[in-house]
Amino acid sequence: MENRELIDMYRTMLTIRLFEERVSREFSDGNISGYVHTYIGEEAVATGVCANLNLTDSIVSHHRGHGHCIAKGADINKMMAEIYGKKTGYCKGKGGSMHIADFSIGMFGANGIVGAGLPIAIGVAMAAQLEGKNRVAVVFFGDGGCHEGTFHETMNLASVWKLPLIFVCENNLYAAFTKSSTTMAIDEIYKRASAYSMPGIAIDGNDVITVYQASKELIDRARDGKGPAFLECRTYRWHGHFESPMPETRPLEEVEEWKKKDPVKSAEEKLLSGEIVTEEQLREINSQTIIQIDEAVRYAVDSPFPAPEDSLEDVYSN
Ligand SMILES: Cc1ncc(C[n+]2csc(CCOP(=O)(O)OP(=O)(O)O)c2C)c(N)n1
Ligand SMILES: [Mg+2]
Repeated sequence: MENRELIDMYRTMLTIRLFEERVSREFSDGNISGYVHTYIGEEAVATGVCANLNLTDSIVSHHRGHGHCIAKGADINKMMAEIYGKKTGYCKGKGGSMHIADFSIGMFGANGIVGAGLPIAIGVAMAAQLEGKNRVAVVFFGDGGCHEGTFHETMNLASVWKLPLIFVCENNLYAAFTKSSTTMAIDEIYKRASAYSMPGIAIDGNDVITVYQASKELIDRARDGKGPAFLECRTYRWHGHFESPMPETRPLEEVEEWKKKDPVKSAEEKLLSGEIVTEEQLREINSQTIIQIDEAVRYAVDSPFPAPEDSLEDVYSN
């Protein structure tokens, strides 16, 4: 991997981290309403995977989708405006955090329904296959999403049709407030891939280089027409299931242990120890990122809310 790629991945992870820390603060200050699920702690997954994708490749996300949007190149001003419910947001302020999409960059949407991104990804991957231009699709979902019927149906169909689709399971050990090991009949999720005759591996989802390399292999394989694959990334979210004043329900020692495996910090350490960047350059990247996020908040705050009559637009029925 080139030094430039590692620096770019660090910048992406830092943008996700600082964007979401800011969203979290604005939420607790009462400036954002609705539901917000943060990805803090899991940044290496979206970043390492999307670093292997071209603009014409596609991704499908889930309810914890800010990281995927940023890693695929979404405009953070329009993201922040959407989270604020403003007219200049990605969905004109009518979707909020869980519905951010940008088809122009191949981002086929966050999704509030657990497991609902998977069938969308089948369609996206099928379109890529039919087009025959070696495009691939990636679908992100959680450990909880792996227990939905859509997961099994999609794994099966992708394998039967040899679709260029990579299944990326973000195993953060919990589905909402439930420890995943209490709802699974197997001990390791990636083993489910063998039931659908596709390769499946589990990796450290907090190490961006590991994620980059493992996903590269599977993405290259799919691009070559060799079909789907399953990547289980073991990771952890630092915040509660969603932003709220509720107390933490997971063991505090567990949360603290995972915070020591901070993906952003460890990328930073690699950049410094490999003499890829200096402390000064790191500070520069940090301050540039903070400025961009300040601008995104200002853009959101200064934008108007949709008018009541706007609720009659972009509505479909038959
Ligand atoms: C079909 C459906 N069932 C339940 C919910 C409520 N719900 C929202 S997120 C979530 C947990 C999902 O867990 P996981 O897939 O592991 O993702 P994580 O939140 O851990 O990132 C649940 C149960 C929902 N949105 N959709
Ligand atoms: Mg989970």
